[in-house]
Amino acid sequence: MAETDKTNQSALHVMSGIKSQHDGIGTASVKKFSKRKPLVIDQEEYICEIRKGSRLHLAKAITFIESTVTDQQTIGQQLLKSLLPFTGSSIRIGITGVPGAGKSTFIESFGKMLVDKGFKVAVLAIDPSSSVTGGSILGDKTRMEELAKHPNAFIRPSPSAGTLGGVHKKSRETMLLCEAAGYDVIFVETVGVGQSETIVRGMVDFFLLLALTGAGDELQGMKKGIMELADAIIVNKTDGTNEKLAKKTVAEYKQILHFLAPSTPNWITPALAVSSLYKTGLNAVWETILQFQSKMMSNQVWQNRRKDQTIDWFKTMIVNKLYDDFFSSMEKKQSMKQLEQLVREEKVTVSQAVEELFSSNSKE
Ligand SMILES: Nc1nc2c(ncn2[C@@H]2O[C@H](COP(=O)(O)OP(=O)(O)OP(=O)(O)O)[C@@H](O)[C@H]2O)c(=O)[nH]1
Ligand SMILES: [Mg+2]
Repeated sequence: MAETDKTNQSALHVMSGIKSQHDGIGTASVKKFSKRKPLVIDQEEYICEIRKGSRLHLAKAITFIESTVTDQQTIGQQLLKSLLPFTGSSIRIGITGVPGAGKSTFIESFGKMLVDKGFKVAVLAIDPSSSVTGGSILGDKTRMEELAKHPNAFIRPSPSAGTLGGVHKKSRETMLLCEAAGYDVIFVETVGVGQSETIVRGMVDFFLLLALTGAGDELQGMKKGIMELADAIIVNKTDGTNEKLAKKTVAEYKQILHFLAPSTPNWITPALAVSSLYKTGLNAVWETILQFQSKMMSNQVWQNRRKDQTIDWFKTMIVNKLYDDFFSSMEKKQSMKQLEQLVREEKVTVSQAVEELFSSNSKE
């Protein structure tokens, strides 16, 4: 209750900032040249509320981080900077698997088990439906209904626009905000397209591959590369008529894993059977993650991996910025379109066009 009251106050606070962009009064000439008022929020209040666990403030801070509007982005970055000292203490878990493997159901059951143990759980997922429906978040929210209702859980589906191979560009920063808000376990669910597995592996401590039975074919078809990214392979839907086959699949995975390079040094990637629907085998998965954490913290692999991940992220951000800056400056010019036409007509080669583009860009 108290949270809702506070949240209402703060919602008004933000809204008045945004509203001020449109409330210019005075003569038309003044209006014409007056600058849009920058968005202002009470940062101290945000930081304090996020640290206290206000999910609404956290959600708004994430919206700032994900925004493509410059002053909102700036606010997001300022909040993140102030909250950075409070980050780093969660377990970051990535989850991948083919569509329908049961990732959302697994997170719902596993997350529910963790909140019942007293942990705070955050879930970051890309909502593939949103680009079609213009922002629907219902798909995964309804599948994580029980977890979503729990006061110690926070579920954030991000629109698939702004994604990098199926992972939101800002997922990493969102994860840090969740940590500052006191979440102990953070799940990042991938939609399993393109580069998403590698990107998520690059931002989490523990990477889970959710697999299905029907092993023979699936094992044949499954890319060795994805198995080599996993810290555990979980065979889901080990229930009902599928149970026997699922257990056989686990045994097959164990055999195959012997021949693969482990994702994390000094760790033998296990294969485990669970039923997300009937909530069996989940404790064993949690025990595995805790064992992994304790081992990797004592040999420094955990700490070093996080540092390496931050540097990789830094490099990725540089590339993204160069890319965005280049194309946004190019869009303002005709040269790119003209060159495109010349390439289409085969009047210049692609390499020549690129050279031309860069030389004209650097002259300005
Ligand atoms: N029998 C059984 N069915 C399950 C289990 N886990 C998930 N399912 C069912 O499998 C279907 C797909 O589950 P989801 O959790 O939506 O799978 P997902 O991997 O998140 O799917 P996408 O988000 O579309 O990639 C649903 O109908 C679930 O009810 C399980 O342990 N046992
Ligand atoms: Mg899902």
